[in-house]
Amino acid sequence: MTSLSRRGFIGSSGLVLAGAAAVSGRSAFAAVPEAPTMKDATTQAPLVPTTGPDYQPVVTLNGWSLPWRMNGDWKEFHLVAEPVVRELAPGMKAHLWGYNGQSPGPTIEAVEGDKVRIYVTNKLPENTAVHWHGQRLPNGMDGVGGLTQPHIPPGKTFVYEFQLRRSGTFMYHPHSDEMVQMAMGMMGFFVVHPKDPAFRRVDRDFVFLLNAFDIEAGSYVPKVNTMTDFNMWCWNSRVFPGIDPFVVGKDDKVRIRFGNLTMTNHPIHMHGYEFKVSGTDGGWVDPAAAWPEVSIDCAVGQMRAFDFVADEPGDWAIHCHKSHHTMNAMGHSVKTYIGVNKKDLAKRIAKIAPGYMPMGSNGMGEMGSMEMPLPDNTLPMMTGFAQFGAVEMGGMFSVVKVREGLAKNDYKDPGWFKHPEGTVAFEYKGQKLADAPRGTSPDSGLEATEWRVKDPRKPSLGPDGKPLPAAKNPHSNH
Ligand SMILES: [Cu+2]
Repeated sequence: MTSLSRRGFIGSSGLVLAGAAAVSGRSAFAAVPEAPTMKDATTQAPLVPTTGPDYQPVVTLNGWSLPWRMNGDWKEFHLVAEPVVRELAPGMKAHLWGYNGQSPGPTIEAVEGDKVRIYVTNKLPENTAVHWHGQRLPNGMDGVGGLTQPHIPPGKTFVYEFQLRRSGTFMYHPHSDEMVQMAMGMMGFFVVHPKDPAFRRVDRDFVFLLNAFDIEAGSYVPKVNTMTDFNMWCWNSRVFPGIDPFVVGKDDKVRIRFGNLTMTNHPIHMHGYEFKVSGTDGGWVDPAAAWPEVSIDCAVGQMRAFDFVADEPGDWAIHCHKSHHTMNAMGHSVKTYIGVNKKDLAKRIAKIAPGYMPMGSNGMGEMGSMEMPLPDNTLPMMTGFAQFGAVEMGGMFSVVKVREGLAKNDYKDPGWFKHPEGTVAFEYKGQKLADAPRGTSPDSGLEATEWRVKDPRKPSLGPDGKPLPAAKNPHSNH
């Protein structure tokens, strides 16, 4: 694990800490466990357990898992709510709020039956509280500020203690000034592994949260009052091409888990495979009750896990199927010019807007490979390159890279897929085909006056200037 820095009192590495011998005694209880922090936005190696029951640790996309310490039979974690700087993709940074150096915060991993003690220190300028979404716990540990506990004031540390009663896919997020704190990026994943190491075990297990920001070009702080019109559609506060690939060995059993903390639903679609929902934040889906899908719609506040066997090698796209969610910020205000004769139009517009550049008369794909001048700190609507050219995507898009012969814990980007000879779509080089028929533009010879809308409430005037008799109302006979 790289870039793991310490601010607590124990000087050893987080990975060693995760398996550290139990700390016991009243004085140890009085000391708050250290809070490791992460600066790097790349996907970190999974945190393999060295004590307790065995499990397959998850890989947090562009993130990491939080080391813990044992204190008697309690597993102790320390979250610090604080301002963070997060790179959304190369070329754009956002000033967010998060936990332990990042948005989203680190993934918490533990085992069914574990007793967890989670310290939460508030280094924000306002109150916070942490809700453990989906967990069975005493009501007073549910983290709803004002309802189940006092809010955590700035500078204070609160302690949550509960036993993990069921395994599965959960998350944590604030329940104080919730709209602002989630719009600022505060959230994290919480995975509870089954006590039985063999129960529905997979070889690779990926987790990420869907989140969204509205950040104007040239600014760094999200607009927290935005209701629906977000411009940065993220997985773990990253957008394509900043989202790391899901690296998978051929024939691995794979699980992908995600939760939605945006303000709209997202149909997550993966190419090349069919799969089944194996779990939600409500629990495991009985295999007999699961049906096949190639897209899973995830509503606001829900979580989904799906499983598949990676038996088809390749670079398989995975993305939200709302096409505006696979776009970044800059360019949504460009008008639709498909089918418009730009030559003539450009001349006319240049008269009133010198320097005008017409775009998109053949669609907008050309924008994906264009070097456009951009304002500071934003990202083009569509971008990213792969082995065959511009990918013309942004936002919630990544690639599942299935490769033969990967070592068990090898998550390094293997580069682009080497397609077997004769398996790539190719150009037809035979007889030339006729052009597609085109409609005629309204500007082809008609006078502008002919396009004026006629007000149906006013009587038409006859040649003598007098109103013509009103047309018979077809409904008046009824
Ligand atoms: Cu979406």
